Amino acid sequence: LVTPSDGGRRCDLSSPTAMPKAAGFLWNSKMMVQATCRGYATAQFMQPEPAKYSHAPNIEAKTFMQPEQSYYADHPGRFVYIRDLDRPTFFSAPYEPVRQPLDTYTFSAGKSDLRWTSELDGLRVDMVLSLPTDDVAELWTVTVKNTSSAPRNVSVTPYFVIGYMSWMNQSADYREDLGGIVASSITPYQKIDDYFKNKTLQLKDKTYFLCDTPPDSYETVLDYFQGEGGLHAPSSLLQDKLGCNASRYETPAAVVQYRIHLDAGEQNEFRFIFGPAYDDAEILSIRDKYLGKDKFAAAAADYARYIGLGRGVLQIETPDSDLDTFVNHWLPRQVYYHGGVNRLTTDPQTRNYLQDNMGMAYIQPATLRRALLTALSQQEATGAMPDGILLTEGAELKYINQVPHTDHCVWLPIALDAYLSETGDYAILNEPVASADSTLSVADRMSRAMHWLLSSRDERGLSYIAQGDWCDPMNMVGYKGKGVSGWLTLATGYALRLWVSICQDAGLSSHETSVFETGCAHVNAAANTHLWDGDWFARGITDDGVVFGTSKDANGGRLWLNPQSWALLSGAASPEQAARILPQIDEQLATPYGVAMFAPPFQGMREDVGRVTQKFPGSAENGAVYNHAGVFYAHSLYDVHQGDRAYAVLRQMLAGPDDADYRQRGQLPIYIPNYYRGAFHLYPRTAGRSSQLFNTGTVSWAYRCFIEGLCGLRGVAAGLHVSPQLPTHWPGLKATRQFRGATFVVSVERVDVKGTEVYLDGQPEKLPGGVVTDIEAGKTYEVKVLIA
Ligand code: CEZ
Repeated sequence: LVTPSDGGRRCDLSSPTAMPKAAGFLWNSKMMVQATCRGYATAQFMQPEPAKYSHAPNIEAKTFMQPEQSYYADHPGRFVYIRDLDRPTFFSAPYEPVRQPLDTYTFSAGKSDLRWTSELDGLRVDMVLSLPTDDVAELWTVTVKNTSSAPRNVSVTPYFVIGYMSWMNQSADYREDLGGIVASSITPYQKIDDYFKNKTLQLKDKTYFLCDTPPDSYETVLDYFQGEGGLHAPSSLLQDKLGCNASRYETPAAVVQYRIHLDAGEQNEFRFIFGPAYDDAEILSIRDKYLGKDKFAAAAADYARYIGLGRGVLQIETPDSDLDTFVNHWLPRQVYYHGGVNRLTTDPQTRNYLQDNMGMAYIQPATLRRALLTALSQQEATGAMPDGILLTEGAELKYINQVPHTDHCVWLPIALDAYLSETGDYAILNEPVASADSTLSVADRMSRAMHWLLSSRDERGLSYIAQGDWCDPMNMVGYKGKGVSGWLTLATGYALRLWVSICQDAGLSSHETSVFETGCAHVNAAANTHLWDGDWFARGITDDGVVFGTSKDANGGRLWLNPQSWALLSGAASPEQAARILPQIDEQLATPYGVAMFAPPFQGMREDVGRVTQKFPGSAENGAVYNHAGVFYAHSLYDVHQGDRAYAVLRQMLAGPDDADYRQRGQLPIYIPNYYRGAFHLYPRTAGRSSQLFNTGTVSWAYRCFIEGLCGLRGVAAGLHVSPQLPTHWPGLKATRQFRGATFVVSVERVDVKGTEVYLDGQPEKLPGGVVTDIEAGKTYEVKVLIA
């Protein structure tokens, strides 16, 4: 069903029906497009707020990206109808909207293009989608081939969805002068101010569909195209030609038709560009810049170069070749997407911004450095961090960023620690950062943030939650001002622990560091006094003083993963406590698709916990296998040397490799989704289903886990610390790691030794402490590791 091709650089799916929502995604700095195996597509571009050029047929609500979106006949998509003019049947490529069973079919997701091949009765259609590096445009190549032994007369009819553009003004025309269909609209507004604002922004209110080859006929009115047949069998396809109508405040569509004769074995290639524009001049310039065979090839090569910049720092060869493919090719790509374009929002949540950029430590460390400085420049005078980081002039805090969360400072030392491990650039700590109220060094701002975390606790020493912590929808635990978060208390402990160790490594130890050290001990002690429930840590205490996430919560939210993981990280959990916690997680949270974020899921509103309890049981934060929580757990497991459990958790984030697992999850192994459905006991039929959302804080941590945990190749102040943690059933692995400009060729072998032995460049003596020091950029080091 699903197979890697081109050495793992592509992933092929052989059925359009087995995993209907399976999709791939492409992006550049201005846009992204997620396209499914059946031809539906969701595209978004920045102007500077997210906008669309291919819409649903009705007025759409503006929202952030949602999980498990469903598709329907009129959903935005890119399709090509193929009709043999001498036969009664027709089909559409890649599969929708006709849904005609095909003789052969492949959806192939590549790193820098998506390809579909659909063949029926000797007619084959290849569709290829690529993006330019710097413009908002989809570059499409459609090849129609006669694979039969007789000549064929065929109509080829691409239908690209434009949809409902605006209730104020929408229309479309075929433009001879521009060589394609151009739909025009006015972004609806009501306030006069918005008129002037939109005018300055030069909103791209036009959608164009440019044709390399002029069509024989066209249609721009959706209703005339589909007629009474509907999109499954558009009436106009049966006519000699399309109606050639202009749309006059009618839902626009981009439909063009070619009537071609193909001898046996002959093929015809068409190229199209689909995208948004401000005016005719911009459309013309896009046409000049990209439309044509050679120009497409040049754009594709440049885009492949751009994507290639995200190749990361690790290549592995393990007994699990599917995992290798993912770690070597796809995971760094997803990390690069997150850190490179910040999920295409202008006000990323502060926690997302810091974690997404954390992954850039392994891709483009300078980007992470800049992000740290940008985030700190928006720090408040109290030391608090805002709920979102504003990235463009005029950006505003939207959606969830208008709800007060108390965890944002926690992510600062975490991202900084990853940056310092990878680069050793301790100079950043002295970098001055100006904010609205003052100019302070990075180190001073970090300390301010840590003080803020310490001061935002109650008399017991537990951290206030306000209207949310890492868990966005946990909004009613503390909205009256008293409730506390168990997780945030422990996360505060971990943040302090990290910051203290950074200060020590940087030689910044002072009276202040000892305050943080003591603070960390207090935080951990408070968690133990008020939240330890006997076998695990509770999730929090409500405004009314009710401890939740304990053995008493049999009907919902009994055991939560996050407090346990972070208790391991903060040091709050002793080895004895860890030995009690881990089996409980195995027993209560494990599913075949990963570890649930908590169990059991809530089945009704708890007004002292909040809207998380209203989400559908097993979806999203209500007890899904929420991979972000899962990866914190994996990270904490490597921290306490639980390599087997950590590997199991990470492996389950990846769909496959058996067909049953692919079908159940419904997703290709080319990205980690934000969740797989939980509620394994309650709703086994839907458990494991992918959210299909590739935006997730999981990936930077996952990459970090593979590099620093599994392969144990972690940067420290002095150099590279080598200490792999292989699952016990693996006899070894090979890895190539780029680090501080040098290349490390590493082989790990399980033999009869005590502990871990590291040998450098064939030298007979063990490397002291397993740390490679005095690393020279440009050099290649051979590292041999023996493990027990
Ligand atoms: O959003 C994510 C956030 O982007 O949920 C995580 C949180 O840590 C991330 O910062 C856990 O809550 O209901 C909601 O508001 C949800 O919280 C979502 O917005 C959630 C989505 O699943 C989007 O990825």
